[in-house]
Amino acid sequence: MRGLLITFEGTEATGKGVQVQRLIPWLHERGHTVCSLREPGGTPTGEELRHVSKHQPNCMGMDPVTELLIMNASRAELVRKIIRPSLEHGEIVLCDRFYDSTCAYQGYGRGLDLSLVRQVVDAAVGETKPDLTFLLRIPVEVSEERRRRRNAALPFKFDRFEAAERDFFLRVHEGYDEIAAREPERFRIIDGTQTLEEVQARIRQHFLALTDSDPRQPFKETVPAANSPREHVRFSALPEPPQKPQHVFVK
Ligand code: ATM
Repeated sequence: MRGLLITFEGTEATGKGVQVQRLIPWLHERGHTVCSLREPGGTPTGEELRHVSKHQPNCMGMDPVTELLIMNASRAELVRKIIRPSLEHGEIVLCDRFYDSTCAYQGYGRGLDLSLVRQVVDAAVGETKPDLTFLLRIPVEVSEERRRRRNAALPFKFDRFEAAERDFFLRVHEGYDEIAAREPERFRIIDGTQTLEEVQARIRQHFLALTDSDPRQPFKETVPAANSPREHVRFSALPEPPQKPQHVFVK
């Protein structure tokens, strides 16, 4: 029985990563096998591409089309090597960002033609589409304030996206609203200014509503596949490495 692909979207510092980490043990308790991923990244090739796209100071002037292709090169690898096999094993795949990030950041943010963005995304994902997408939504000022506090608490690490001007993040924010409005059946918009507990409660409610209404009904009685070859894949739980990403495959 095919699993479920659940993606988490939003601008910076919306708390996506924390929410994914809180959801995992709850899903385990309910008998699910969970595969937790992040984009860009999640495979050795993808982690290298993540480093190039985010943390290489000498890539500062990267062209938006190059950025679009890098994000989708990472995605093509993730979809084929991890996501599809995990779904075929009946797992719940949680992905911290997926192709809606490309539409929001490269399409609305960088201003690339949306039909070009969709063509490249289509090549990367084919028929592999999310079953459910959470958009954690916070005002741009809240995102800025959270990033300021987070960056003050961490050692400096170059981030090419953080260097973008405010208007870029405003366009991304508005882009997400438009993307979500076009697919209301897939998106669940959650107010990310609520407490972590409130956000998590909403996410769990929506998950239960989806699985209870799924005509395939595979999830109420799922027994975790103890010998699942994908159980070791745990990327989004890991902090950013200090320099180049080490590829973390927890065996
Ligand atoms: P985080 O994992 O910290 O969210 O960083 C990933 C960055 O990559 C994020 N940047 N900011 N700000 C969004 C960006 N990104 C894209 O621009 N396009 C994509 O398709 C994806 C997956 C991410």
